[in-house]
Amino acid sequence: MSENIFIDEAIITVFGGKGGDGVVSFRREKFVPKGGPDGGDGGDGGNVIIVSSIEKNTLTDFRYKKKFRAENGKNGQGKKMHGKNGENLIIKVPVGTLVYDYETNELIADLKYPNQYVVVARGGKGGRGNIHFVNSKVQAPTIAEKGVEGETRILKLELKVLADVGIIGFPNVGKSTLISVISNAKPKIANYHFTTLIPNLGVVNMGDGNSFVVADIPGLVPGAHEGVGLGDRFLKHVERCYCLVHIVDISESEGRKAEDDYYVIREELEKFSPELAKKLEIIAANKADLLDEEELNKRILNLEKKLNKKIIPISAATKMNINKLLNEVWENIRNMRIDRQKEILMSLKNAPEKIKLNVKPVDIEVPKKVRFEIIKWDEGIYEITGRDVEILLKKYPIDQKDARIKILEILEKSGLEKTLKNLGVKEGDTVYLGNFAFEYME
Ligand SMILES: Nc1nc2c(ncn2[C@@H]2O[C@H](COP(=O)(O)OP(=O)(O)OP(=O)(O)O)[C@@H](O)[C@H]2O)c(=O)[nH]1
Ligand SMILES: [Mg+2]
Repeated sequence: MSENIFIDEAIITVFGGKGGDGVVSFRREKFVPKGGPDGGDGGDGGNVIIVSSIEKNTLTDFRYKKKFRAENGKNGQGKKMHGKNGENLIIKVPVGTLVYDYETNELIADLKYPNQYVVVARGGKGGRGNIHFVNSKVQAPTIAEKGVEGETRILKLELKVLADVGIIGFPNVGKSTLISVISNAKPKIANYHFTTLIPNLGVVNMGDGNSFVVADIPGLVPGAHEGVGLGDRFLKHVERCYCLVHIVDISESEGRKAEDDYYVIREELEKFSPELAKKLEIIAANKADLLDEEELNKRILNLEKKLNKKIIPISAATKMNINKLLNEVWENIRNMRIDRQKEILMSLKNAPEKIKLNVKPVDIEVPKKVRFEIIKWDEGIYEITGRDVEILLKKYPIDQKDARIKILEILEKSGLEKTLKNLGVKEGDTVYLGNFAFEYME
């Protein structure tokens, strides 16, 4: 298998589209000197959506492309024309991808089945055009809202490579040899510990179009759950497997007892992942070729008694009982797989194209009363600032006359005049608001 299969993490940034701006416009008709306002609303920004797809197997798509932007909403236009909404951006990821918020580490979605989807960044709301600002006092409003910025989020994608079967066991017991014999994997095999550093994956062909994926999980040693060896890092590759094949060295070629090895590995497994430890386990006693028949039978019976479990003697070297082992594995996963596929088929009915997203665009709520601060920069020069003020400036373009009036009205209601007076602002002083300078008048 290519090394790509192990790219199981990616960090990407997603941007919801910005809402289009509302527009200030007036009807132009022949012989009508001053038409009414007809500025339309901006469209909403598109959302970024992540969808699990059976077309994808890895996260390699994200190795180079790391920024994903949904389309912005178009600005409104005259003649009450609404700007077009931005298109959603759909990012396809493999089934089995976990989506985390990179900054908070919060799990946003666990995309277990095909066509599950999650909105990861909402678009911003389009601004309203000047037709919305007519009232009894203002017949020709020169004010329209700006579109709101979409959400930005940094995500961590994590793919658990989906193996159907995990091969576990002490180092050097023959895990890689077994996977090389039963599957298309071509792992390194050698007579020392930690030959395998990252999991090998292979496809086992059972004929009749039946196949399953095995993973050889290396590095499980005493203390693995505390970070000794590498094994705990790899167990996630088999967290969703149907069953485990646990290999022991029945020849005890390294002087350790098979039963001790068995318990050590079980303990690590249970400490790292109780969930995984609950899976069905098939025990295979490898290197049977190194013992004569009588000794082998004796040891197998003995081990079966001690563990109180059935054990299949095998030899990855001579292929003894390999088919027996495979049939046993296949028999067990077949039924579980049918159940899982039923679930998958159910979820396929919810193809995202057919689903209407029920997502509200991001909006900025303009407070009725705002909090502000006045900074005195110099004699006669002041600035109005604060978070609420920034929100106001984001919503209403200060270069539009009526927008300016609206902003000042809101500030006025919030006690601007009084605050300025208290600070000793005098007639003719300069007061900045955003990039606009006013001359102060009582
Ligand atoms: N005689 C005999 N030797 C075997 C058998 N299976 C594996 N071996 C040998 O045991 C040694 C270790 O085999 P590997 O398949 O590399 O073992 P592993 O469990 O993958 O080891 P690590 O990757 O280090 O965890 C190699 O020298 C193999 O040739 C077997 O059935 N019989
Ligand atoms: Mg190995």
